[in-house]
Amino acid sequence: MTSANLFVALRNAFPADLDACAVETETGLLYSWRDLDDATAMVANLLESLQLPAGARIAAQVEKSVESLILYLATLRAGLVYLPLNTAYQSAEMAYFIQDAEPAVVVCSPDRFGWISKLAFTAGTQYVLTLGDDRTGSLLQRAAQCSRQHTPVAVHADDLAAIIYTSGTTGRSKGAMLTHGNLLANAQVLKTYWGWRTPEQGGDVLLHALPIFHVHGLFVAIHGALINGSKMIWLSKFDPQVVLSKLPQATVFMGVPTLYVRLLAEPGLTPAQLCSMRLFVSGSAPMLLDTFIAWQERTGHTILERYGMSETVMLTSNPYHPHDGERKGGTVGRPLPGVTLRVCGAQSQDLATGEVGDIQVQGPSVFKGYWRMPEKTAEEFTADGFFKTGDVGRIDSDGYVTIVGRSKDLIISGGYNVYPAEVEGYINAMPGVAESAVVGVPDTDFGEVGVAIVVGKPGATLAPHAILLQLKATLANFKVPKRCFVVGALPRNAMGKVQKALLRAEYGPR
Ligand code: MLC
Ligand code: AMP
Repeated sequence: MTSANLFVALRNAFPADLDACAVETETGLLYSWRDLDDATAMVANLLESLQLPAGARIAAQVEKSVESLILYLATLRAGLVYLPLNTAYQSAEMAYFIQDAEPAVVVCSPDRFGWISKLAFTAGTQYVLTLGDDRTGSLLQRAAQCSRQHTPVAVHADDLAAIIYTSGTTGRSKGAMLTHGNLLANAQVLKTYWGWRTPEQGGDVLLHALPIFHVHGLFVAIHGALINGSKMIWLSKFDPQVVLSKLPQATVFMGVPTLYVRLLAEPGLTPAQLCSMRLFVSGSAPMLLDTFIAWQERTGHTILERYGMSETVMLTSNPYHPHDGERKGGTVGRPLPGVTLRVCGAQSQDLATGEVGDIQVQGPSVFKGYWRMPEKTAEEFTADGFFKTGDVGRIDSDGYVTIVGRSKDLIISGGYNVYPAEVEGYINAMPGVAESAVVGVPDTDFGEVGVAIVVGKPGATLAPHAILLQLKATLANFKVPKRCFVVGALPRNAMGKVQKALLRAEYGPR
């Protein structure tokens, strides 16, 4: 039974030479595979010493560091459930997640301990520990007293490994429950499909520049490297110049489209700089064909675009191996082995090749459901067990999927999801506001950004910059609309529904 623990699969892939470098940071710190093994054992022993019940959640709102990676792996190792939280989340957002998930342990940055511990203890959390990005904090202090010997906890494939919160169309975030089996199945498929080279085959080096609060950086990137015994060059944040300086030592890079747009703006991006690279992966948001072509022309590399979600991990991918087909820009490739993807019409009927409809999926990485939301879970699955992604697309005659839009009211900005309903809720609660609409409009850097259109109550005087300032004080910064307009009325159709398409046309870039 132990083998169902994702950590065991990752640990089994460590190279024979445990003293080889597993992770190198931008500041030159080196962690061997033995360091990862020992440190995850110590943190897992600490977590076990707390005698938490099975299925206890370990919530972490910490800066990216190798120690935060260790915390994630140790949570898996201890058979507990990891709950990563974006460091951009502010107190109202954190209060919601903590009340909803009821974590037994919250790990936060030392500078947030005051307000987070208050929230957490009020919500019934038993332990609040700290972890700084410079190896400080009570988590490591306490783990230092623990043994380096630890047997990974036996779990079933169906046991939870992580909960990833995704915002909801009604404004209430939903926790997607992912199991050890979901994550392991996806990691194994991608290892083969993307041609990862084991150390015996010459090895790969992943340049890791994404945040590790979400599926792309946490699962796709980290699992990809670890299940292959590949070294990671670990950047605390994305900085195009640092990425360029490290690319000559790397073979694989993963990014959201904004990262590629920003790298293309660097004069130092040349084919010579990428001489050791074999694979550039893009996903989490649509990549413009212009970016895909510009990258090809400038670097000689064809970006591999793939598609996934928090609820499903990776679903489709353009081919890596030429014998599997070409990488078609503007498409997200074909369903990965084991994934069944269909495009359905309004009556749930399967549509013919080329027809546009709702994308539904089934496969081993599709999640178990939303945390404590059985009705929502039931709503999002069809009677025959397919998950309704909320994405709209078509499949071409070669089986490649193109995402053409979303049926969910969602903005994807720089790879982060922003649900207009949530932002509108905050604006509507401001004094003097009658109603508001938040829409996504094209943006050269972030792909899409939010714009708020606000209607005041009779007699109220509203200042757009004051609305944005209030939002900044309350919400994660990436959710704050980039522009705000105060208008007399919102356009509505005959049914009384706000016509967001008209707003997008009017307030988008001219
Ligand atoms: C930062 N800002 C954003 C933003 N990121 N605004 C909108 N959208 C974003 N994504 C805000 C900042 O707070 C700042 O506001 C202003 O915009 C400019 O910030 P910046 O300095 O340019 O931002 P930076 O710190 O460089 O971050 C940009 C970024 C980051 C692109 C590097 O957003 C990022 O790492 N994105 C990746 C997200 C990701 O990993 N997604 C995967 C989800 S998983 P101000 O007011 O302070 O000036 C998923 C499933 C799948 O979707 O398929 O993978
Ligand atoms: P999240 O909820 O953060 O996991 O975001 C998942 C959503 O990101 C999907 O439902 C898609 O709308 C979008 N997405 C992910 N990858 C791609 C891609 N390659 N192209 C277009 N949209 C994507």
